[in-house]
Amino acid sequence: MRTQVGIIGAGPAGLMLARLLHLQGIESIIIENRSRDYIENRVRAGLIEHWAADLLADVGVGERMKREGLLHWGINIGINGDLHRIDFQKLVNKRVTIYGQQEVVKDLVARRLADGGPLLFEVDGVGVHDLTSERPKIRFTHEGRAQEIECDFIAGCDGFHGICRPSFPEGVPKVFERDYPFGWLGILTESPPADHELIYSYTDRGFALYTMRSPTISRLYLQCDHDEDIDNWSDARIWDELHKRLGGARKLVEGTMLQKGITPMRSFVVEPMQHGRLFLAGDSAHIVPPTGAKGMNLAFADVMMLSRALEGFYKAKNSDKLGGYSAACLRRVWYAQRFSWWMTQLMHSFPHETPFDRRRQISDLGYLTSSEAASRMLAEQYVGLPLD
Ligand code: FAS
Ligand code: PHB
Repeated sequence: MRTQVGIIGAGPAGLMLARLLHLQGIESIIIENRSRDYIENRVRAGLIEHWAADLLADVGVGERMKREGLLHWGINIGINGDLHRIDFQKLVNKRVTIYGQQEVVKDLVARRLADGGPLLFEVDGVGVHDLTSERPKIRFTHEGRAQEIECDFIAGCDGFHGICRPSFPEGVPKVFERDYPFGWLGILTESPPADHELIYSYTDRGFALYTMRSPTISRLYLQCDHDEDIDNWSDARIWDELHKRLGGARKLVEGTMLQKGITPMRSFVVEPMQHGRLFLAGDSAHIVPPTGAKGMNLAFADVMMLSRALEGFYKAKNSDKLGGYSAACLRRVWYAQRFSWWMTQLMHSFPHETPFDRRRQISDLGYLTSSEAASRMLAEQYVGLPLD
């Protein structure tokens, strides 16, 4: 097969890139190693920044999000049971949208198929070749047959565990990373949310996040040990801890658990995000701890940059933006890394913290929730900095 842009991975990054390129009349082929059913039911992020929700609407996949998504003009910060609201409307006049990542993926897949764009599921043995030539290639098997896509460019949108980043030659990518001494135990439940907005709760027992997917479906997270075994957490123990970490600030209604899992917490960046004609976007190049809800939003920002750069190449015969892709993305990536690290160290309990650290942390939270300047600093980053 021959195309202009070969896209590896049908997550938020790959699917949004394909849609942006389609709107510019640039051809692409997406290959994905999982089934359609698997990617459309994988529970992950749920919070969409202001500009990113507008982007989804602008590219014609915002209808269901507008109908079923929840607009939030603020969040709550809990300090050992005392809730303090950060008012986004007053501080930055912007909102966030709560709409499950798997719903975004469903909408983008439906749009891709409606566009008649090639999207191959359940491919295997994917490899990339001739990355520094003008005709890089993707080789893989599909339905048992060996296949090859010759393209002008390859977009590595295959996530953290994909094959694209490891395809960079030894020594080319510099890695910046940090692991955290805890993880998140996340559950999806058939129960009403604790509040109509998110609650980020700092307690001496550890962090908890009370978020949702709809007025009847809650998404709840508990800070747990990084090597925690989910089998140690019965449903009763999870609910008990969720009640305790809400500290009576709100009534928490229990319900049927639909899904539970543990997510490790890490910060990770690879530089550069491009090698030859291979361009990384999304989790294949960077991971943020979910405390700042930046994961999916960063993936969209990367592919906005990449689609503009490819438009420059094909429409204006100008490769400047392609050459500057990595640097342009990394500016925003490091902002999001800093914000996500800051929210994580602010809201979580660390194993070896001293009583001094605890007092300092509570004072940090006190300043944040009482100073308009500090609240605005949080608000403007949380709703999403404008795209360059
Ligand atoms: P993705 O990982 O979403 O997509 C990559 C795609 O490539 C996948 O469909 C994968 O199957 C495919 N692929 C992989 N290897 C391949 C190969 N060799 N060939 C072909 N296809 C291949 N962010 C938040 O903001 N809030 C959250 O609560 C949150 N929860 C998360 C929970 C988990 C368990 C994880 C892993 C991430 C979570 N994130 C969260 C971050 C998440 O939202 C990511 O940032 C987002 O999925 C990134 O999108 P992509 O870069 O498209 O990568
Ligand atoms: C979610 O709704 O899944 C979510 C929201 C905010 C976060 C992380 C996850 O910071």
